[in-house]
Amino acid sequence: MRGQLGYMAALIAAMCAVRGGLAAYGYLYPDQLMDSLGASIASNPQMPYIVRVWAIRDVVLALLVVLARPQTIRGLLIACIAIDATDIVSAHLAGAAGLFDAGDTWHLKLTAIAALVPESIALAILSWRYVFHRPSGAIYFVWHWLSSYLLTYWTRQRGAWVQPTAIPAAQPLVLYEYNGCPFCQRVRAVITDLDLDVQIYPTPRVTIRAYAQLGDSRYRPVVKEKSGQLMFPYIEDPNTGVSLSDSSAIIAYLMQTYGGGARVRRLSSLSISTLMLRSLRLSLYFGVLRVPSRLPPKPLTFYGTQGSAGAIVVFDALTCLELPYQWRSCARGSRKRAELAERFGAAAVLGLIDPNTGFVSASPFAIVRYLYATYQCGRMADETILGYSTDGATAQHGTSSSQV
Ligand SMILES: N[C@@H](CCC(=O)N[C@@H](CS)C(=O)NCC(=O)O)C(=O)O
Repeated sequence: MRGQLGYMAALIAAMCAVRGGLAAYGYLYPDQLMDSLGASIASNPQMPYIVRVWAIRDVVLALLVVLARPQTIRGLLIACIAIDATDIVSAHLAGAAGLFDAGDTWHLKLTAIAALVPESIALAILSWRYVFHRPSGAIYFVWHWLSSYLLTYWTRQRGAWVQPTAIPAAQPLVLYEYNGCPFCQRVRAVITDLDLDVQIYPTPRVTIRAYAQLGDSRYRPVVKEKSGQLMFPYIEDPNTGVSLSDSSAIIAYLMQTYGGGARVRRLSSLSISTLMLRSLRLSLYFGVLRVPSRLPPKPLTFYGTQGSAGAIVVFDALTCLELPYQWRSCARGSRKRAELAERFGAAAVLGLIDPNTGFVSASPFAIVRYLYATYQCGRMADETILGYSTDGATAQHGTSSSQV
């Protein structure tokens, strides 16, 4: 938060310096300002009056922004952006009408752009939470959908086709993980490839500011108890009694046990997926940070594949809300496809069933809205990606090695 305030203060100071400074100069010395902008005083004798009328408006606006309370600053920034955008249009029209030569027209435009840029960045930072911490908002969905799509396809963590040699497991496996973690995503992609069913216990972070924190997490204490550490993913296989903590070890084990001789594909470059997670999936509510929730009496069931952008939107909501669910992966070629079509319709590629309320849906957006409306019971944490830290990470976490 401190870092964020620093950015904001710098941006607002830059914007006010441009806007307020130029306007104050114009109010005090309108003739000189006109001269520097290439406007002739001889042919515009009333112009200094107009300059002063304009200048005082901007001086007052700059002062209002500097003195504003956090609640009102967004509205003022929107007003500043609207004014500067129209200033650019006015300069363009004046240039096109021959009132200024090309150089002076650009000079006019650039002074407005110099204020517009820091204003827009400041507004974007302020609106961050509003846009990205509302999992039912349209911008959230569009951004989330696009970034999930790019993440899964560009990093080759496809998890979209079942390995023909895959051997079914007698009982579902148990996985503690969070979908915003690239190591967990590698494992989830292999689970999809092998068409396994898994009982998922989401273990999202309780804070972005440090690794391996327990906080009020619902399932992290269970993993600490079982494995002695807080490193995810963590898997248990009731069919063999095996439990493992490292994504590479888990993948090797799954392929060996359920791959039917298939070779481990090179799934993804962790460095690319981590970079994309950090740069594209900017919201912490894309499967990273916990949101207080009520525990459903019965676990939910979700049909979906790791390689589907729509399914990832749902995985991330289930993760953040720490809702345990039975994941029935159903990539192309899955023996569960017929069941999926029967329960959700022939066109369905995913579907959620909540036995607690009878809710059934194949629409990712409807599902995410439903989950937050039904189970969220407290405020989202007041954190943003700017507070990200690897404090508490160990070599085993991979962040200090060449893997990430
Ligand atoms: N080498 C491990 C690294 C796993 C890892 O670093 N997981 C991170 C999540 S991306 C973690 O457990 N972080 C601790 C936390 O979330 O508090 C693996 O491949 O599984």
